[in-house]
Amino acid sequence: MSSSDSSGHADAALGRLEDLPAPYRAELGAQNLVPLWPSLRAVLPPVKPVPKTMATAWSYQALRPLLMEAGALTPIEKAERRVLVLANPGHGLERMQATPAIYLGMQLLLPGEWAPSHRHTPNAVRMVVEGEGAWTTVDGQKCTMERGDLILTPTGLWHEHGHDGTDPVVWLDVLDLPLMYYMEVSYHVNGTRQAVKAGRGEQRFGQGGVLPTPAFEQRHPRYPLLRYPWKDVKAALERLASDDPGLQQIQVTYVNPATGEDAENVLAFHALMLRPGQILELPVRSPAMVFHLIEGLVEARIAEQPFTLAAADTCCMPGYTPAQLVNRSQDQPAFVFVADESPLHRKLGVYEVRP
Ligand code: GTQ
Repeated sequence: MSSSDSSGHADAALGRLEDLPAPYRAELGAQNLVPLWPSLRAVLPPVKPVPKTMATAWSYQALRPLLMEAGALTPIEKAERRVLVLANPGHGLERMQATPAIYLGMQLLLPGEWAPSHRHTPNAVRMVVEGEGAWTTVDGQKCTMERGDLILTPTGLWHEHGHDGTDPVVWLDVLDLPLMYYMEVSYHVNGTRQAVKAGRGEQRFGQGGVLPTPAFEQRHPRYPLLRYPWKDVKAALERLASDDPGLQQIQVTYVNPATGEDAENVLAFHALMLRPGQILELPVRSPAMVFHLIEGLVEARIAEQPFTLAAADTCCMPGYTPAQLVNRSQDQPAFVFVADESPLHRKLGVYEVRP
């Protein structure tokens, strides 16, 4: 929050800082006091927030060579996590945030490398972008990483990444790091290589409609499912599409299968299918959003500004913004991974859908 913000929203009817005598201002400052009225309109703008978040897109084709160069320039031991951060210029690149609560990073792991075990307060997910043979062990569960898979590393759970394959593996990290950092609760703890635990097999929660009885009886097991294979999620979208040929919002939400609640506490994750040629009008909602293209060719029109997304491209948009997603192919469906801040907005009581 900047109390010196005098953006064009200040109301002419309210007094300005310059209207106050300099000695008075100096005396206020000396006592750590600030007059509200010169900044009132900046911190409480009329009718809708004034976002710093700018609609921004990152081309995978353009960033990939730089990520591979990082692989040559910086060994994993010198990086721990070899990541190029997708930073929103509206916030200032050094803040390393895509939206108020969302951090995005493209992480590279080369064959034979190991990104050591740690745990931290921010929640993370990985969306696998490229390559085979890598794995992430989360809380003793070894998760294979294949293109389009979503893997959770929720707050506090140990995680480490390894790679037994032959080609580079890249994934998109989505964290609520900006929020945790702002709240002054962001920290990590280093660990040692995890043993893979029994009873943490990824197939335990793989069948919709049935749960292992102990998990059901526990009512609120936390993070029972850590890996959501893309082949299953894609099949679920295709079933929705064929079940109702008139359905517009062909979308699924990644949930905790035992509670039906959001998969993680702060950010929500969804997968969306666009039929060939489909134009999907998105509701105007308070949470900021991220779109990452898993398959196809899509134009994201964000407040009328067009961004073309090919496979593995990513873009973000501020909340309270009208947007459309257009499948640019006339004969192939498109598949989009979506992250948004809706669980956080609901918890704060500020979640809104605007007409
Ligand atoms: O892989 O654990 O992009 O701790 C940023 C912080 C990835 C990770 C990031 C992390 C990780």
